[in-house]
Amino acid sequence: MEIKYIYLSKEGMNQMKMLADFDKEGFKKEVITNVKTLFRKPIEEATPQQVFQAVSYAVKDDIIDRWIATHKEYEKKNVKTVYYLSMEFLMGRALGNNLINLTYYDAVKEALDELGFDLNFIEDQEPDAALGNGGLGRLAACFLDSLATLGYPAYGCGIRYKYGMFKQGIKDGYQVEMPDDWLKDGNPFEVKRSEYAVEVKFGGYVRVENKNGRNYFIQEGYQSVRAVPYDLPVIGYGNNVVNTLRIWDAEAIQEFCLDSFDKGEYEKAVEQQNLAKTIVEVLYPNDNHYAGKELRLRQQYFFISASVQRAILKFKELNKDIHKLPEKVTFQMNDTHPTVAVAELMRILMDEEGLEWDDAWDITTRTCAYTNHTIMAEALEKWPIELFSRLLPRIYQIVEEINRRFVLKIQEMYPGNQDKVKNMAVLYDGQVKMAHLAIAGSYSVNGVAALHTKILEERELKDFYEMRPEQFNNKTNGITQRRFLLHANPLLANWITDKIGDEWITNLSHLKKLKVYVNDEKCQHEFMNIKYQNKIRLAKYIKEHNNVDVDPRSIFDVQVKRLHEYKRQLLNILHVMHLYNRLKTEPEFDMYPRTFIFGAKASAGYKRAKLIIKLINSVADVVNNDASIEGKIKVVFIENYRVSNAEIIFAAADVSEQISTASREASGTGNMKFMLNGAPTLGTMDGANVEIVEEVGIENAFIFGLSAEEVMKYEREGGYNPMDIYNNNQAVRRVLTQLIDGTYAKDDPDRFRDLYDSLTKEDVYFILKDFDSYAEAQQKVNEAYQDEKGWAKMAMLNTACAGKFSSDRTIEEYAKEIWKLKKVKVSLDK
Ligand code: Z57
Repeated sequence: MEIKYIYLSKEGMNQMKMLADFDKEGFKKEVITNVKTLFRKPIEEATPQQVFQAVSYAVKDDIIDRWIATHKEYEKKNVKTVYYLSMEFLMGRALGNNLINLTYYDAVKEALDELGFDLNFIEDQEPDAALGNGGLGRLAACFLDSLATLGYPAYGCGIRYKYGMFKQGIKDGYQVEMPDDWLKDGNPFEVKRSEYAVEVKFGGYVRVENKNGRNYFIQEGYQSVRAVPYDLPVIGYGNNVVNTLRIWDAEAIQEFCLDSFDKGEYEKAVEQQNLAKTIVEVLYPNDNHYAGKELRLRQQYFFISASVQRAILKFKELNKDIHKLPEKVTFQMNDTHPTVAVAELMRILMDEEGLEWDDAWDITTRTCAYTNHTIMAEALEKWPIELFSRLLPRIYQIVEEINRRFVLKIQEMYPGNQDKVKNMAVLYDGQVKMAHLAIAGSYSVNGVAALHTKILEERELKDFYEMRPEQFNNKTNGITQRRFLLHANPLLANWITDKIGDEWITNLSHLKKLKVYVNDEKCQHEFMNIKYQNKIRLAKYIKEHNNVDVDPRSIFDVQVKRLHEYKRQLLNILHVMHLYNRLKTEPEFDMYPRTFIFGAKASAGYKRAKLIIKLINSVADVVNNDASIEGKIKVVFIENYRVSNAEIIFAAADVSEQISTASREASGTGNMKFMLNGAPTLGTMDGANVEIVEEVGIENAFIFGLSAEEVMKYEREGGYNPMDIYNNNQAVRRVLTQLIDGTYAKDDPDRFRDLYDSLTKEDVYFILKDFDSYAEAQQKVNEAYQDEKGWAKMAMLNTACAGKFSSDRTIEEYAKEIWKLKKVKVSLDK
């Protein structure tokens, strides 16, 4: 394997055009002053963390002017605003992204160079804002970036968790979780807005009072907390727009009163302090899984009540008639987690604004909209009525009435059909079904990829779809190219700009102009050399963080995503075991060197997922240390996969593993990040993979496995028999046997027995069923990669055809078809 030459871009640096209004000397002075006033130090003595803080405050200064100007413009125009309600915003780091979107990245890099600092190193001092689990939370973050870039008025509304997604360590091959104390050094970009605090009430009981022939519902004997918002700026790309991510903190209502000798008062004060503290303490680390914990429901109502109250107060500052609310506000509910918003809005409209039910319901159902992100049964939120009504007595009353009227409607449409009631009611079997509440209370229900929406309409939500088809629509997910190309892969970003100009930064469909270069050998070399540089960067990261040597000339085959059985990391590692067997036992067998890279957090309580992590690391131990296979296979588990290292990983990938059981991955968004960075998809026809193949052509992907139709057919017929495969497939039987014979667990041969059992008894994720087809697709990857020109062309076509998967496209569709928003222009008069 030859070492390829290094492509260095001299021209085409992005972001040159805005440098004119950046005052470099002023900026340097401000950084020095900030170090002085924040840390009473000369800059020479500052720690890298302190320099990070000082730089961020200097940047914040520029941001605030635009932030104020943006909101002045919004108020002047009295614009319609979307409130994106989400339990999760997986923002990652802010500094680099803020500089990119201000178009100051290169200028600040230069300024810091002159001060003797490396911007990359300073960026590395910032902890990730990991207020999310995975796809759903990162989607929310990409949406905020696109909303600001397109100039749409928007708030993200969420929770300021004290501890975000746990930090993952690997000890002896096992995952260990460590708290993510992301706020310990302070967050330079946030602004506390105490003046906007509101009260949120829990528990107690509802007293009905009749005054002048009208019933008033008064909650009494409740506990309450003060919700205090912290605002984070969300910067649009090069357009002076700064939107807001508003995350809520909880404080005790009454200050702790030390000189109170009244025992009852004292205990009540302590209780309130504790209640406040626990609500926002930590993000639940479950992805695609519902745990049903009371504290989780508290979190949901806490941030929803605060966000909806604040939105109504803001609306009333500029508008007199509450009936106009749907013209000025949309609440977009990110999955069922914020669905209590439907009832909270009803409560405010009736109990506080004095509207009658019908009026309030009409407004609510023209203001709320719902996005479904999964069909996984274990993710569906169903709260026990006992818990729900105890914690939220007034909200529960409202839900009961919503249900009563909804059931009447169902019976009216389908007289005598009890099945319909059973399948669609909001309250059933002693549970509050949050998805049904969301659908009943929304004017729009959308899925997140074409296939997913089809499955919702035809199966999962069929009854709802038949009742009101016009309510349903698809919005295929997207990702922001500003973070996942411009920031994550500067070499490729500059190369693209050299070739086709920089319009792709705000209009990704321009990438298709790259198609004319895919057969050009010089361009192919340049493209693959950039990939090679990025592989060296990742190899360095892996050496530093995992102390594993990987060869950047090998194929980087990457599966990074949450660990979940349906995502089938187990299929991937079983196949690695199979390749290893072949290398050991078939003298004729050869393969191009391959590095299998994994990154995944398992939910802390998900035993089987954690065992799969242990298996991956155990296979790595054996395979990486077997000199007889001459380094043909390396297995690397990257510890603590998160947004910041994802940026390095995507840029370096050759192969994108998207191997979920067909029908289970609603969309996937990692798949799009790989594609954008020139890695072909090795995947099933699931989620947005279907649309990726549609864009790039099936000859530029490696597709395998059962289709969604086939999987669902087997499921209707009660599954398939994995023993048929066990009995007839020697390769499969061999790797299965190795799960229980100590090959990968010398000290405890039974360690992986649970995985063996899961595969041989039911195999609900069709891993054995898809094994051969997967191995065949992998073989094709092996061959295709050795055709250098063919591979370069395929990689380039993946980048060139990724235009559709910008979250800018997704947000334009939401804005036009669901939210009906208008764009706003912001100018800075200095
Ligand atoms: C989550 O990350 C997703 C769905 C959920 O219901 C929950 Br809870 C968490 C993911 C889907 O699994 C992905 O397929 C999808 O791309 C992503 O949400 C964004 O829509």
